[in-house]
Amino acid sequence: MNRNMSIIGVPMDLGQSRRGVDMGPSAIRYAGVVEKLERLQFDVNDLGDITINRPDSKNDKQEGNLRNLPQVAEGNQKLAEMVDQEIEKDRFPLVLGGDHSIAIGSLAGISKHYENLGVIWYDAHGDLNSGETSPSGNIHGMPLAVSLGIGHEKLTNMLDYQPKIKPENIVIVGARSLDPGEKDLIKEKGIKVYSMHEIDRMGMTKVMAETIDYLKDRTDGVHLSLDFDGLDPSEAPGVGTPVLGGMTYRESHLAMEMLAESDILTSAEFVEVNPILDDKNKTATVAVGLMGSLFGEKLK
Ligand code: HAR
Ligand code: MN
Ligand code: MN
Ligand code: MN
Repeated sequence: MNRNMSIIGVPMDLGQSRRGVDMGPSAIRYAGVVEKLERLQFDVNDLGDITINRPDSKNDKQEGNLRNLPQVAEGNQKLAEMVDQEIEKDRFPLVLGGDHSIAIGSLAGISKHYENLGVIWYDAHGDLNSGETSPSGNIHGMPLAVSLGIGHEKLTNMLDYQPKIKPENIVIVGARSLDPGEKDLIKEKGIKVYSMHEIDRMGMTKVMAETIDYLKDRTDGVHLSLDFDGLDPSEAPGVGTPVLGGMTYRESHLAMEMLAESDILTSAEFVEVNPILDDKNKTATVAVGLMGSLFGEKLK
């Protein structure tokens, strides 16, 4: 793995409706991410947080079913450019959210550099909605569809190319809350999904072994997009859209350790940590624990 790492904080909360997730990057830093990575012998450059401009409530008219579209697009554009620059400098981008809409910018900046970028979407949700199918109008439920080229042009065409990823290069892990339009898209595009059902039946070991095997052969880089609501809310309570019956802390550690062993990862993002909804920074602490495993920490 690339030992030169750049951390980019994205205090974005405009892709959903609850304040507090904009403080996610601070909470994860407070939990010791930089210290952890330095102990693991990474050269860490923490670039701080991107500035996210908030909507002007007087002129705030909503475009289609896309809440805060101009601001979400603007923030993601900045992120995309920054991520692109860091990869250009041969550094591993580690993006800290913020809500999951920031995957739009991450993937725009990353995928420029790959012919076949693989994506592991570790999440309770599919994030495969568009303005037409979304029940909420929240853009954090749309980034995977956007990256496939489905959705508003302002989002899909970021950095002037699309699509960012191919459906066959995606693996969703942990899904347990999919909207009807998302289920249709999964079928139509043949997207690989390990839902909680498969995790229960096969166990995380087999799920991750198959995921890694599948992506290793067909991709030239792999991005991990980890949404903390993928974990069970009992262990990661600080999220805006918790869904019961999620992956445990131990299962998630195992998944991260197997990814570390496989050495296929070329970028990562950790999103949806909301310290206001959390229990004594538990979720950010879980985040730093999982990053330890992902970046090579060993128990013995
Ligand atoms: N699918 C629902 C929607 O589109 C809920 C999305 C929930 N949020 C996330 N994304 N955190 O993973 O509104
Ligand atoms: Mn470039
Ligand atoms: Mn998500
Ligand atoms: Mn989610």
